[in-house]
Amino acid sequence: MPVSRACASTLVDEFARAGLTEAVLAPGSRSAPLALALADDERIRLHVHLDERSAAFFALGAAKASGRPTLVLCTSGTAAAHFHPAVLEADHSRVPLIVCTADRPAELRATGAPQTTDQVHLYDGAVRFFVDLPADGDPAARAAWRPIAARVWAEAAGPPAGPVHLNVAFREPLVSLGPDEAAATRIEPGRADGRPWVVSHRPSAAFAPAEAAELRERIVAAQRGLVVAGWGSPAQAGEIAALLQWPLLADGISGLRSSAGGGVHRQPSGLQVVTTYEALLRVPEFAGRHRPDLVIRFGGPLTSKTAMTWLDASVPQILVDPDRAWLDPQRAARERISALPDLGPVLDAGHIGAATEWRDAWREAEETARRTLDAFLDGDDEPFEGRVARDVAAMCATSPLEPALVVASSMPVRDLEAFAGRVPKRVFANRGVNGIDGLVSTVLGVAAADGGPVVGLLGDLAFLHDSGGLLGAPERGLDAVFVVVDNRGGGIFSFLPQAGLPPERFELLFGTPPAVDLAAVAQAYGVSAARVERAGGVAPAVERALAAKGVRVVVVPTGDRTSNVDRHRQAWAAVAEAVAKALP
Ligand SMILES: Cc1ncc(C[n+]2csc(CCOP(=O)(O)OP(=O)(O)O)c2C)c(N)n1
Ligand SMILES: [Mg+2]
Repeated sequence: MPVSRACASTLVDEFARAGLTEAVLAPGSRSAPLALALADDERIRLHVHLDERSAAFFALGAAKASGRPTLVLCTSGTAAAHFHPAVLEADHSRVPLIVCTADRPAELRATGAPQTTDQVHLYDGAVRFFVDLPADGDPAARAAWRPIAARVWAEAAGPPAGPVHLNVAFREPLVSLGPDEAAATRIEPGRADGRPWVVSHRPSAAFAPAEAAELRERIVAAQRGLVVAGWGSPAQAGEIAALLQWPLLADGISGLRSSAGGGVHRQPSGLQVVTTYEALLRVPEFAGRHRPDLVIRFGGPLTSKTAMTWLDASVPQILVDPDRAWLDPQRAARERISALPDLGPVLDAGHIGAATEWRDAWREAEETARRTLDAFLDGDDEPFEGRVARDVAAMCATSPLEPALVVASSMPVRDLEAFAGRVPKRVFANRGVNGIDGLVSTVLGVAAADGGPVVGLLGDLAFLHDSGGLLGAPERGLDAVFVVVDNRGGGIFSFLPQAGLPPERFELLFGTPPAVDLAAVAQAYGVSAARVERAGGVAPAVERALAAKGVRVVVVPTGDRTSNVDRHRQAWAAVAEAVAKALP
C-alpha cells in the first residue's frame, strides 16, 4: 500500500476533525495523494484552480470570509512559489491558511530531479510555522502525522491567525488504482471520540486590575476623545465608542461603517460614526480645531493619508490589538494594549459631561459633509469613481440579498473610505500588503466560503492582473458580481507627484493603459459582462446582476484619469466651503 496515501488521508482526516471545510487544489502529480484524500472526504469542499497564485488568493478569500483555516495545495517546483503573494497577504492581514506543498523525498533533492527545488522554509518569516514532513511508513513517523496536523491547524488559527507551511515529501507510488486502492487508505486511527488529536484553546488576554484602572482614569479624563477603526477592527470597537460616546472614525473597510445610516449618523445607541473624515480633515481650519486629546485605535491604520498625518505623534494614542500586532506606521502610539479594555465602569465613574460639545461638533460636521458630498455626487450623471464606490457600497448595505463587499487596493478602497456612507457589515480588502494582485480570486473565495453573493469593486488593472482567476468561474456555482472601474490604467498615479511628468512618460511608466476590452476578457471565460455608461445606472445594474445569479462583470468606464483627480478636488472644495460656512 502506498504510504503516501495513508499519510495524506490521515492528515486530511485530522484537518477535517479540526473543522476544515474548504480546500483549494492546483493540480500536479506529486500532490496526488493529498488531492485524492481531499476529494474523497465528504466534509471538505474542494475547489480546483489551474494557477497557483489564483488558487492561493481564492483560499485567502475563503479563509477571510469563514475566519477558519483554509487549505491550499500544490505540486512541487515553481508551483509552490506562486503561492507566495497570498502567503504574504495572509501573514500581514492575519488570515489562517494551511499552505501545503508537495515535495520530492530527500534522495531526489538537489540532484537535478525534475520539478524539484528547495522548498524548505520557502516562505521564510512569512509563515507562523513550518514543517517538512516526509511521508514515511516508519511507525514512529506515522505516530506523528496526527499531532503534526493538529499543530499545523492550531498555528494557522492563532492567535494571531496566519499562514502555516506544510511541505510533504511523497515517495512513489503516488497513486494506486484498482482493488489496491481501498487497502491503501488504511489511515492512522484518530481519537476514538472523533475529536481532533489536540484541541487548542485560545488564550484570553486580560488586564491586571491596576492597569485597567489607570487606563480608565485616562479615558475618563479625556475631553476630546476619538475612536479610530481601521481594517481588522474587532466589532467591540463600535461598542466601546458607543459606551464612551466618542465619535468613531470608521474606515470603509473596518466593518464598522455598517452602523452608519443615510444622512444622520447618530444611532440610538449613541454611536456616532464619522464617514467623511477624509473630506473634513482636508479643511485646515477644521483639522486644527478638532484635534483630539486622546485616541483609541483599533485594527490597521486608516487608509486615508490625510487622517493618519493628522493623527501624528503629538496626539496621544492608545493602540488596541488583541492579536498583539503593532500596526502603527506613524509611530504615534504612546500606549499599546493587547486585550479589549473593559470600560463598563467608566460610565459609573460619571464620565462624559464635558464631551457633549465635542460630540456635537463632530456630528454637525459629519452631517454637513455628508449632505455636501451626497449632493455633489448626485449632481452629475457622468460616472465618477467616488460615486461608483458610494453607490455600490450602499446597494450592498441595503440589498435584501445581503452581499458581502470586497474592495481592491488603489483607488477603490480610497474612494470607499472617502465617499461611502453606508457599507455592508461584511467588507473585505487585501490591505496587509496592499497588492492589486489576486483580487478576482479573493472575491470568488469569499463567495465560496460565504455561500451568499459577493460584490467586488476593482480597478481595471486589478481585474486584469488576476483575470485568469475567472477560469472555470461560471462552473463553480458561486454568485459574484465584479464591478470594474475602467479608467484605462492606474488612476491612483494621477494623484501622485509623477502626474507632473510629460504625458508620454507618465503613461508609459505609470498610467499604463491596457489595450484590451475588459468585457471581452470576461466573455472569453464564459462570464457575461455589461457596460454601464451612466452613474445612476451602476447600482441598478449590479443589483440586476446579483439577482441573475452566477458570476458577472459590470464594467463602468469612468473617463480620463486627470478629470477624476479634478472631480475629487471639486468634492473636497465643496465640503471645505460648506464647513467654512458652518464653523462658528
Ligand atoms: C501586485 C502589485 N503590483 C503593483 C502594485 C502597484 N500599484 C498600486 S496601484 C496600481 C494601479 C492600479 O490600477 P487599477 O487597479 O486600475 O486601479 P486605479 O488606480 O485605476 O484605481 C499599481 C500598479 C501593487 N500595489 N500591487
Ligand atoms: Mg484603473
